[in-house]
Amino acid sequence: LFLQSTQAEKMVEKEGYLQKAKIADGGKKLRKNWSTSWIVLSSRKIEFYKESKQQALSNMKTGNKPESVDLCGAHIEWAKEKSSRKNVFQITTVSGNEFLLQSDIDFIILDWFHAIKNAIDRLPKD
Ligand code: I3P
Repeated sequence: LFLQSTQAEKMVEKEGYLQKAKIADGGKKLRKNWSTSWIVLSSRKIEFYKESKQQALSNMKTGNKPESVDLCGAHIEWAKEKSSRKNVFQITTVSGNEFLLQSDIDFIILDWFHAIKNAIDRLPKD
């Protein structure tokens, strides 16, 4: 049973490219800087890779770590007012990190929003 839940935690639920901007780190505001990120969602975390999936895979072998976001207790909400871009939502972590994610393609951003929201709702809040 333990083994099963460990494997479940590692299982990738969704991955793909989105535009990403980190706007706060530990509650401290950051200058907004949009860039393309390869995003990997598993049951309790999101990993952001700066590079293409291909590049990310080869970097993993050399021990290069992606930015990892703990979804336990995190919040997700649409954030129309935070950007001039369309289709932007925000993830806020317990540790006070804030990320905006965006895609011009409606169904892509909707799929991501619901996948991340479902993951958060399944997790304990603390
Ligand atoms: C920012 C950049 C961002 C923009 C942001 C600007 O300027 O143009 O793309 O966010 O707007 O401040 P800079 O590169 O000089 O930092 P959006 O694309 O999300 O609108 P903001 O300050 O209104 O967030």
